[in-house]
Amino acid sequence: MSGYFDHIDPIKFEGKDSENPLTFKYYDKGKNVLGKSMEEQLRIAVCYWHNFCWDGFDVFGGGTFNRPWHGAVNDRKAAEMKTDVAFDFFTRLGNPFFTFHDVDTMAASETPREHVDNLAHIVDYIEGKMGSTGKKLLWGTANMFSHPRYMSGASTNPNPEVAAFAALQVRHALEATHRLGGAGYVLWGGREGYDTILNTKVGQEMDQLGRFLTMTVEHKHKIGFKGDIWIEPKPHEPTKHQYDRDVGTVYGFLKAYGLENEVGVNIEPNHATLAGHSFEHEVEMANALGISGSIDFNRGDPQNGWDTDQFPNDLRETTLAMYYILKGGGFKNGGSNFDAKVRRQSRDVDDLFYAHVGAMDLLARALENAAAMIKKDTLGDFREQRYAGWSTGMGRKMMDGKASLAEMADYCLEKNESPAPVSGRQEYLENVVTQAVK
Ligand code: XUL
Ligand code: CO
Repeated sequence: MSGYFDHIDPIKFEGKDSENPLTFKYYDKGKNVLGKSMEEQLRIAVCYWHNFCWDGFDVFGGGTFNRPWHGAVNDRKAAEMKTDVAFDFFTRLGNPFFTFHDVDTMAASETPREHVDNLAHIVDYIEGKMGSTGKKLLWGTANMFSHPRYMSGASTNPNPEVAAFAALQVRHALEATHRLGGAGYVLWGGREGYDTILNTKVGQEMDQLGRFLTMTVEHKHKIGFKGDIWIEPKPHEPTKHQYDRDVGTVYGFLKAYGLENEVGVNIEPNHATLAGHSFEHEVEMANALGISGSIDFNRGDPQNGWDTDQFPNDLRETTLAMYYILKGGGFKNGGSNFDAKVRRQSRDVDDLFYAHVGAMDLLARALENAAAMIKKDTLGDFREQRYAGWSTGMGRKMMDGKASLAEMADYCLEKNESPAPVSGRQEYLENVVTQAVK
């Protein structure tokens, strides 16, 4: 135990009438939902970066948290202390998984040699902690956006020497993820885009990104990593434009480089809204394209146009997203990572617990709502009926590739009827959702 959370008892399920703010009202990990325990359905992960790395700074001011485990360059003792703190937190909260960027966990490093050695040191230490606590790795990643060397991109950098540093980071983060039994590996291209198109060779940069991703996939197979690789779409911030804009754009990119069967997506609601989409749109788009992977749960602020990474609290939105996740077959290797941070004024370690307890309860509630929607699938039945015409007659013929444009035109002319418009029943269906949100 780390000594920082001694005043917090392990969080227990007490049910919805409990008055104790540090208990679960809905997250009852063993409860059966659609044939699996809630814990297995949700696969909840706590992230390293917002909880144990960020010190509360924003663009106008410095840190407000004063966490004692933030260390200087090559300070391995501080990195170990951070690991103790993180695993103490996971143990008291009761989440099964965690996620990390390489630099979140290890002693800060400058040279490639320091990077590799400091990472290897902390991976050993983390492996020990995982063994003694039973906590598992949902996914790992490499941070190729914070260090100034990446100001003009990682694999899309105009300088291949920077791309080589990125290769070093991805190689070792992927190998660390493999060694720690991670279910997936994420690539978020924070700086894989441009600040101005005036100094950018867009086609060249996308080819660099495509080639780098192919090399990453090849390395995954070479080392025998059986987990998934996921790209995390985001339209902009920090750059003006990011190549991995949204799920649809990522799919087009994967197709262009022949990677659509190798790589999926890690969807984040606040990134979806920045791209002008709803959360459920991105989830269902990934289902439709066959690239569903994992979720970085959070929320934005409707009045602010940036990635505020707040903890999710919208039950209707989360229920709908969960409905589409379940409709897509539920999580396989993926899970529910909270890519969310407490506000800068929430400076007590207790606030980290309040935030996660509330978000885990929200997901549990949304899961139960969505499971009830799936069992009595009014939306699904409605959709089936709406498209029923496509499984017979001319509709079927067209979809089987057995009708030409001229044949279809002649069919229409022969019938000589204008098809009657049919209601889409939007308000009725919205009422079905309102009734399901409990
Ligand atoms: C940034 C973001 C990242 C990725 C991992 O907006 O979401 O934290 O999830 O690099
Ligand atoms: Co994220």
